[in-house]
Amino acid sequence: MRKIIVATAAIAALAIAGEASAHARLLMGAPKAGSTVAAPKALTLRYSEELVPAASHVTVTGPAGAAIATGPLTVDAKTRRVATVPFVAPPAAGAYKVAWHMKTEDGHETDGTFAFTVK
Ligand SMILES: [Cu+2]
Repeated sequence: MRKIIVATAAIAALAIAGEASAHARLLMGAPKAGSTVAAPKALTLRYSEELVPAASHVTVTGPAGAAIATGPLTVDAKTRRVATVPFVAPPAAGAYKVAWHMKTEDGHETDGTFAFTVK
């Protein structure tokens, strides 16, 4: 009986280790996906894993499919999971699409998109 418990615990530990090296998931964005907001100064994106800023990027497409100028992506020094991308100029009213590509410390790369509206 004891051997079975030890084996079960080992399998559970392996399962948890697998979870820990999962790809980066976007946990929270500001602006939030699908939201309508006043012109933001920056995008702030919180991920499930530590990011490698040099190999990560975000592109923003604005009204009529125009590419929107953004400053360099930075990652906060404390958690290394929050990426900030400033807008070069305040975004005009309209629909925006954010496409992100993040590399995490475990070497994995993930992509995602979301949209928001500036009122
Ligand atoms: Cu991963």
